[in-house]
Parts: sequence; structure tokens; C-alpha cells
Amino acid sequence: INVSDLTTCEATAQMITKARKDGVELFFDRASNMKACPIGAESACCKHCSMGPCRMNVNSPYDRVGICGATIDTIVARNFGRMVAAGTAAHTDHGMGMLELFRDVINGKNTDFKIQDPMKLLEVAKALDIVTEGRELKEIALDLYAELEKTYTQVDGEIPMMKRVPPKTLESWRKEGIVPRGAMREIMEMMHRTAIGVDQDYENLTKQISRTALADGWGGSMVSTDITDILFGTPSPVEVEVGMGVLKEDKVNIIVHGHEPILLEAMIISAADPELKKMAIEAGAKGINLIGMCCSGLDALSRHGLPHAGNFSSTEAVLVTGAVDAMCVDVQCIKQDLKRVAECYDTPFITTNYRAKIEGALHIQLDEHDPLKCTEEIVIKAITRFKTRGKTIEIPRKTGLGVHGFSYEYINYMLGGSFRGSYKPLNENIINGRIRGVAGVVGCTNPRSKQDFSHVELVKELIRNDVLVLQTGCSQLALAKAGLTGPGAAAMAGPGLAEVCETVGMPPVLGLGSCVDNSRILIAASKMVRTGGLGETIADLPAAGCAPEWMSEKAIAIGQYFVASGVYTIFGHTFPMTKGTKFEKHLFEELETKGFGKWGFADDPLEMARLMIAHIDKKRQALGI
Ligand code: BF8
Ligand code: SF4
Repeated sequence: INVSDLTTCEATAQMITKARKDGVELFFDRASNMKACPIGAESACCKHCSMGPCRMNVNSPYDRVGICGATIDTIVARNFGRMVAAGTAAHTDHGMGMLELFRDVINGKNTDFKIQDPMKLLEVAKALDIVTEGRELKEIALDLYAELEKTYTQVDGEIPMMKRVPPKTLESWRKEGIVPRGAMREIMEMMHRTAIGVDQDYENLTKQISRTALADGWGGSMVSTDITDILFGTPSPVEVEVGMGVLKEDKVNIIVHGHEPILLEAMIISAADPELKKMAIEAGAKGINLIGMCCSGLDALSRHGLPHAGNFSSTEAVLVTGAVDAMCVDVQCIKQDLKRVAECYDTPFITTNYRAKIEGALHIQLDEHDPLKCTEEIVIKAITRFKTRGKTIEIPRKTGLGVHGFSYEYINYMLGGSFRGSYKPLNENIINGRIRGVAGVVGCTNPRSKQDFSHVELVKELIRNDVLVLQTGCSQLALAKAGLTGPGAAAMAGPGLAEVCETVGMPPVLGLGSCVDNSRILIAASKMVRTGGLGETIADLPAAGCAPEWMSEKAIAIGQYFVASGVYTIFGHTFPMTKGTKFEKHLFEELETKGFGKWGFADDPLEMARLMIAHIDKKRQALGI
């Protein structure tokens, strides 16, 4: 297979070529050699009990049922529900970890970190009706902790963040019985209801699927974003380089790849430690070069302008440079094969979280109460490796320089002129038609699609049609590498959007951060509704979402919470759905008639754009604008 069919990222292409020369297999090679199972691809098999596994006929889905009698709709809906449960569990476990760190920081059990954004702490407390007047910050913080813990552990009642949902949207959830209680409860019930012989009605299952996903978007993920902002600072625009060219031949290169900000935040402290810097210089390096990858990298890129080496499909490829002196990881999206590829290039590969060990890999546990112990040890390992680096180093030059770090607070500020400003100018520009609508383009890269291609082509087409694009996750990195996240990209936008961008001095593509930061898009949508003029629910907004190359169960959970919140959400390249089923019709058509969003599917980026723009125009027409 030609390298140009695997990726449009020049640096990754260069490294695939080098890996082939070096005789090192990458996941791109396996994706080309291993055909996806056609039954599994359509989610038409069930292994929820040992009477099966039962396989349905994807070409004629109603011609048989499972041994227990489960129909294709039950089977596909149950599989979908379990994907949502897994994705929600990932985001909420991460969020709960951040909340625990917050508790330890306010209680003085962790002294390496402190609250960086007390304003945001007050803002979130006020939004949840916690009294702030005349009280010590610590008291408010403790109350906030207790309130937010309910997001995860509450057994009954509505989770706290429901106070931020537009009233009419919340009303529709109450009517449907899908307001989340606590994430643990919803995930537990989802797993129970999808076991053999429990919920065998796809419409009823869909309700719990939505309820579980909402516990992620408006729960686990949202709390994670807010607490991370409070602890490490709310992002504001910062110019950063993204791409493998951020590796430096003459420095000790350390890559942090994963999702929970604590590892990277601790590493930032260790990499700046004068003793360790001295040690690096004594080893012959010009310094320590800390680099992020994937989502925690996006967090640090948004908050601190830390350079970033690229997205999910490049994490093996970056090791092929030979210039990585250590790669350390925490949880999620860590390919097991990184260990073997790292070994091929003598790069220390270190796991740091007891929840995510890799067989045979070196594990240095990060202790939340003393995180620097772990990160200092990793820096020393990297310096040692620098000293013995081989000669076959090849660093691709290319990087994309862009602006990132657009929190919803900053969008407020940028458009409204002050942090207490409003979304009114955004709404006005949508009403007067300069901005046609808003699109979220997010999610993974996948070796079964040409890396970055759909992300970039879709975004180009959207901005050309005056659609303002909000981004997170690996998609944001695809656009960053392609150089579309700078103000210069306004030249590629349609005349209306370009005018707004030039007046405000913003790019037409706004990077909001990691995948849990998709919650920033929910809050932005909620603010647009509350500001007025664009309908009463999120479903009324001229907006749409897309994950062109998704691969993780987390993406399915995100898609479902956007759909349940009222957004038309398109996924690309594959969808875990048997075509021609009632469940498909339910997700792709019927949910919209009940006032929710709906799912969509398209393979080609121009088709994705066409569907999104048509939806935006439909919503504009309904609003009479
Ligand atoms: O949470 S976009 S490949 S790195 S799952 Fe993973 Fe997908 Fe990237 Fe971050 Ni999100
Ligand atoms: Fe087959 Fe039903 Fe068991 Fe699934 S739950 S494996 S469909 S018998």
C-alpha cells in the first residue's frame, strides 16, 4: 500500500517510509493486512451469554434471531449501549480523578499544585447555587467538591450540572425520563439492562443509552474540564507549534501521551527543575524538550502553549524518529504496540498509572500525593538515553503554527469585549447571516481512513461556506498540523465568516482542547440558547457536529450526548449499525422528531459538509433567519 494512501500528514508519511526501511511494523500495516469482520462491523453479533455467540445475517437482518430470541434491533442496541457505557466510564473515571486531585489540593494533601483560577472556581460555584459572598475560598471549594462529587456517586435526583442546561432542553429530558442521576448509577443500569434477558426493546434501551451519555457530557466530562481549569488555569489563546518537527535533535525529548492532566502538569514542573536541567546539559544536551501527544498534550497546549507532536495515528510513528528519549503514558488510547516500537529504537517506554499497565513495559507509578517523584525519575531515564542515542535519528521538519486555547469564557470575551460580556455578538452574526452556523468537528484518527484527510477537507469546506468551526481532540491536531488554526485561515473562509474573523482577530477554526473539553461546546451551545434569538433549545440552533475518523468507544458516548442534547451528529468511515433495521431508523430519524438531535453517517468529507450545511440551513429556515 502506498504511504500516500495511509496519511496526509507529511511527517507521519516520512516515518512510515523509515519504519518500512527499518523493518518495523506499524499499526497502519496491520490495518491494511487485517480485514474488519463484516458481521462485527455492522454490530450484528452478540456474545452476552454462552448460549451464543449469535451471528445475524447483515444482508437480511430479520431472517433470524439469537438463541434467546433477541432480534437484530435488541442486539445492535445492546452493543451500542455497552459502547456508550464504556466511553462514559472512561471520561467519568478521568473526571473523578481530577475531582479527587482538587480535594487533595484544597486539603493541602498535594502541595505541588495550587488553584490557578479562583475566578473560575467562583463562577462554577455560583452556577451551582453555592453561596460565595463573604466566604473563604477554601470553604467554597469544599462545598463545590461535595456538590460535584454527586456527578459520579449520586444514587437518585438530578446531577448538579443540569442547572446549566437550557430550561426547555432540560424539560424535554425530564419528559423522556433521561435526566442523569449519577454516572456510576447510569453505567451500572446500562450494563444491567444490556445483559441477557433484561431490556429487549430498542426504544426503551435508547433512553438509558441517552441517560448514560448525558452523565458523561453534562457530568463526568464537564466536571473534569471545569476542575482542570480551576486547578491549572482556564485556557486563553496561545500560539503553538504542532507536528513532529517540535522534536529537537540537540535536546532531551520527552513525550507525554495520554489523557489525565496530572502526569503532564507534574512533568512540566520536573522538566523545569534546575538540577535536572543541569544534568541534561552535562549530558551534552541543550536542554529538556517536553512535548505532548493526544489529549493531555492538548490540555497543556491550550493552557501553557506546550508544543505537541501530533494525534493518535502518529504515536508509533514519532518513535521511529529515534529522537524520543522517553515516552511516558497514563490512560486511554495507548496502543499496546508502542512498547515494541519503542524497543526497536531504544526509547524508554514507561507506564505510570496502575489502571493501565502494559505487559513487559517499565512501570513507574505516579503517586497523586507526590507526583514529582515519578516524573523526576522519568526525566533522569530520558537524560541517560540521550547520552547513548544511536546515530540513525531522522526528525521530520514540518510543523503547523496556529492559535489554540479557546475556552467558552474566552469566546465570550473575544466577541463580547469582556469576561462578563455575552454571546450576543455571536448570535447577532448568526442572525444577520455573516456566520451561517456553527459546527463541531472532533474526534479520533483511524488507520482504516487516510489520516487527517477527512478532518482537513471537511473543515475547509465548512469555513468556505461561512460555518464557524469548533474543534477538540485528534481532529484539532489534524487541522493544526495543516496550518488551519491560525488567523491566516480566514483567507480560506467565506466572505461573511472572514469579515467576522478579521474584525475580531480570530481564526475561523477554534481549538477548544481535549476530548473531555467537548463539554465546552455544550456550554457554548447553552449560552447561545440563553442569549436569545436562536430558539429555545439546543436542537433549535443552526449547528451540527462530526467525527470523521472516530475509533474509540469514547467517541460513541460523545456522539450520543450531542444527539441527546439536540445536535445532528455525523460519524464517518464506519458506524456500528446493521443497515435497514428499526434501531437504525430510530437513531438516524425518529429521535429528531422527538425534539432531540439525530445521528448521521457519511464517508466522504464533502458529503459530510453538505449534510451539515443542509441541516444548518433547515434550522435557519425554522428560525426565520
Ligand atoms: O480522547 S480523539 S484517538 S486521543 S479518543 Fe483518543 Fe480519539 Fe484521539 Fe483523546 Ni479522544
Ligand atoms: Fe445469543 Fe441471546 Fe446469548 Fe446474545 S444473549 S449470545 S443473542 S443467546
